[in-house]
Amino acid sequence: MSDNKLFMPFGVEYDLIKGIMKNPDKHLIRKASSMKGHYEDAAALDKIIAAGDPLHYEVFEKNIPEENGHLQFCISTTQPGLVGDECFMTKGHYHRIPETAEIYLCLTGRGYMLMKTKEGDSVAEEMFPGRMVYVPPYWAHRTVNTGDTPLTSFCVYPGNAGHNYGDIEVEGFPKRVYKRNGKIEISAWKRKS
Ligand code: PAN
Ligand code: ZN
Repeated sequence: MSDNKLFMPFGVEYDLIKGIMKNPDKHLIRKASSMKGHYEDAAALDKIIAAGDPLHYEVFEKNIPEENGHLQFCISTTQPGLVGDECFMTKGHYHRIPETAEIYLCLTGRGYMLMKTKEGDSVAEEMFPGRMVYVPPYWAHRTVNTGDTPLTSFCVYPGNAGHNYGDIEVEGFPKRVYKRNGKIEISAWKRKS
């Protein structure tokens, strides 16, 4: 083909048992130090950072144009762990184009997808292997690992969706997920005034 604009088909191999994408083009790493302001117990997070700043989550992607018509897809892996008694989680975001949805097919581990809207709706959907969570348009979303092993999902969303982290950083998610005495608790969080 002489048309340089034509995007060529390709295939990607996965290990669906381990939740691994083979030969990703991009590998995003978020350590504990990138999570400041997201956990209730800031002092507990500082301790974890000082003790070695462990890996929190990773995203493995292929290079796909950020254009309408394409589909972005990735493997998202969140490590197990606690900050104080709050379970490790992703930052979470709205999509830059808010009317875009996303599919998360859980491959390994156990946890929740926390979702919220600007109107104040708030939902926690369980994640475990074989369960898909549909994140509709307009819902901010964050994954939380409640287990003892990595929580891994295959995600697909529109090519032009983009990420808006700023709004949710200001708003926060209304629900938080804790592990206390081995039991998972999801509770409402009141922002300190
Ligand atoms: C996912 C997320 C991934 C990391 O690919 O980007 O789980 O979470 P944060 O982006 O909130 O740090 C996705 O939802 N993409 O749209
Ligand atoms: Zn998303």
